[in-house]
Amino acid sequence: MSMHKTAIITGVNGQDGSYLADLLISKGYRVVGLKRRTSSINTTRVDHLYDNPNFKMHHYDLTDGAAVMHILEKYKPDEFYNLAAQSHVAVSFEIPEYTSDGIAGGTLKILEGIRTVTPYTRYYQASSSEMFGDSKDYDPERGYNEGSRMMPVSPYAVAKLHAHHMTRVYREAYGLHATSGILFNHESPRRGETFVTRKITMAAARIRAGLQEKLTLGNLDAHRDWGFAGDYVEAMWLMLQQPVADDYVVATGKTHSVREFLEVVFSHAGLGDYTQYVDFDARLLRPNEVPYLLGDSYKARRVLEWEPKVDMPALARMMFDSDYESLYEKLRK
Ligand code: NAP
Ligand code: G4F
Repeated sequence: MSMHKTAIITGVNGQDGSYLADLLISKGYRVVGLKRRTSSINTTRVDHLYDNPNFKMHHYDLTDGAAVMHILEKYKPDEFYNLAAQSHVAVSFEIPEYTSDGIAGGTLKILEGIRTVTPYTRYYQASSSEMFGDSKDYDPERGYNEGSRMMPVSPYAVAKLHAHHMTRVYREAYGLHATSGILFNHESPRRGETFVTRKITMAAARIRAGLQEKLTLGNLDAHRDWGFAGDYVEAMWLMLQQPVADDYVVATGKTHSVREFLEVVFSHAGLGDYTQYVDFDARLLRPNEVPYLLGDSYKARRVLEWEPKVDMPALARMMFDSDYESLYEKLRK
């Protein structure tokens, strides 16, 4: 019998999936990463694990219930991290049905699979601070916590709330070790290029290198509680090590506007006043917006003994430095 624990990660080639795979491999796990089939290769975030004997990849799609059953039967995982999603909030207004089928329907397929095939498997659901929407049910000093009212304002967030409650229902009704991490925005040099932080750091790097003049953005007044993805995957793992499953908010406890993020990046890049470079485009506004997010992760800090190590300014600098360095490397070749 293998001494290794086995973990399955859906969305392994995404930002969080790749950091989590690195973390679990470093802890001696056997990791089975699931990715959907795409016509172009998009595995750069996990390419460094390709030859690792403890890492395997399989094709899978959130909409494929039979595939989940086969994978559970084959690997009998100790832990299952469901990170796959159409994760872009603005895009969810354009393709609401697909977003919802994957997030809501896909989560239910996995929970049903675990209930019927491997009920001992510990399950992690990637819930989101976006579920709070604009409910304003928070202490202004501390922010949203696990008990705050959720009032989602996007198709993405409604689908995440469905999956969030379904995870709780399977925990309570069937005794599954099923946990939701309500994660606030987390970013990194591996962040998808269409999210606002990465869009800003990549553009600033190109402007600094003289390759681009302007950056086009939407709402600069939105506030987000931004943390570092590398810190947040540790919280995911800690949640599944607890004897009893529960839900946890994971956040830094500090919120900043998109404008403040721009200020840090452009000043660090040595470019000065960001307003010289930023154009507004109304097409980047959303039909509904979440104006303000601040998270209270007191419970995660107390129970999981987790804490974030990187604040927003350090994160912004880390992301710019990484983008500038890889651009410089490319230009040198
Ligand atoms: P990400 O970089 O967008 O990764 C999402 C992953 O899901 C990608 O590997 C993507 O594959 C895959 N995927 C998309 N649709 C799929 C489908 N139909 N079937 C199978 N796989 C599919 O997202 P992330 O930032 O790592 O976030 C991980 C999870 O946490 C997501 O569920 C997200 O909604 C949630 N979340 C994220 C944050 C955050 O701030 N990052 C905060 C709260 C919650 P492709 O590469 O082929 O698109
Ligand atoms: O970077 P964003 O697209 O992230 P958003 O919408 O907060 O969603 C992210 O965090 C959620 C957790 O709260 C996750 F569940 C979700 O999967 C995703 O990872 O946008 C942040 C803010 C928004 O208010 C948006 O309106 O930036 C504003 N923004 C302004 N201009 C822009 C842009 N966002 C994007 N993506 N692109 C822009 O040009």
